[in-house]
Amino acid sequence: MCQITSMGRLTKKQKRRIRHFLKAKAGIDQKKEIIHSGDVPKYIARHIPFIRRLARNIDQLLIVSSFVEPPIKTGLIDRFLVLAELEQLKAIICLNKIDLLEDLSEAQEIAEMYRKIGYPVYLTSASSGEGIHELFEALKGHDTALAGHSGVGKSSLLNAMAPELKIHVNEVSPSTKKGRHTTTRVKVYEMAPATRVIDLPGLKLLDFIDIHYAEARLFYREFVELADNCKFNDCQHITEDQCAVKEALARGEVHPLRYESYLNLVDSLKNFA
Ligand SMILES: Nc1nc2c(ncn2[C@@H]2O[C@H](COP(=O)(O)OP(=O)(O)OP(=O)(O)O)[C@@H](O)[C@H]2O)c(=O)[nH]1
Ligand SMILES: [Mg+2]
Ligand SMILES: [Zn+2]
Repeated sequence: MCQITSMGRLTKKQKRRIRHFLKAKAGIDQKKEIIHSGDVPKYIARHIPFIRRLARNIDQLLIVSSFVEPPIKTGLIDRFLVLAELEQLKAIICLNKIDLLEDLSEAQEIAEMYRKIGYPVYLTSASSGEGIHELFEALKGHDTALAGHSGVGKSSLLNAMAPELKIHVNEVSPSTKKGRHTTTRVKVYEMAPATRVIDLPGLKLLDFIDIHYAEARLFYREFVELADNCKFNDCQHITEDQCAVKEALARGEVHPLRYESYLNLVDSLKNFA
């Protein structure tokens, strides 16, 4: 057991031990306890995104991405899905701003990629109101946090569900197509009985200080299902022979975007000290 406490100053050696422990190749549950313990040292807390710290106060993540302004980023959706798997939260995905698409096939293709692996996907437009009723139904009875880039329309979606909220929103920069970080504070909205939604500032990236790169495979649910048929039982699905995930990728059953985001995650976990 790795004892940590914020009482007094930690020596360099103690800090090294804790970091080592968080990056170890085992003990996911114990590492999570450290991340969520009230007295996690400041130098660790700094690396824990707020949405991660919220995990034990919510049961659902609403992952929002948008089309065109800003363009869809499935890599970030996948990072939030890793968070949901890690913290055992229900995840739902909202692809917003479909009114900006001339042709819905791009949206449907991405929706299909996630539905196929069991995540519910809602196609919405906060501007036209399309899909808003269905999305609201999916929030009812849950405590949900909103996750996504700045400017994807998180606050606008809440306004579309409950216009009386009048949450401040701001247009996306016309040149960069990026949001302007309009929501700067965390705010909880009681949207219906037993239905709380937490509006959060947009996030550009999401890192995990307590996942060893060899554990990343555990948070891609379609890989977990396939892994029983890999030759090695700790197969990371990258360089190994007779790997069921790579074979499924070659057959088009694992989506290349998911596999690519997995490789990025593994790389970033190797580099993130
Ligand atoms: N065309 C279109 N524009 C939208 C839609 N939803 C939101 N917008 C616009 O996108 C811009 C950003 O919306 P916000 O709701 O502020 O985005 P946010 O995700 O809350 O952004 P942050 O608070 O910065 O994280 C605003 O100009 C909205 O009017 C949509 O479905 N369609
Ligand atoms: Mg906002
Ligand atoms: Zn494999």
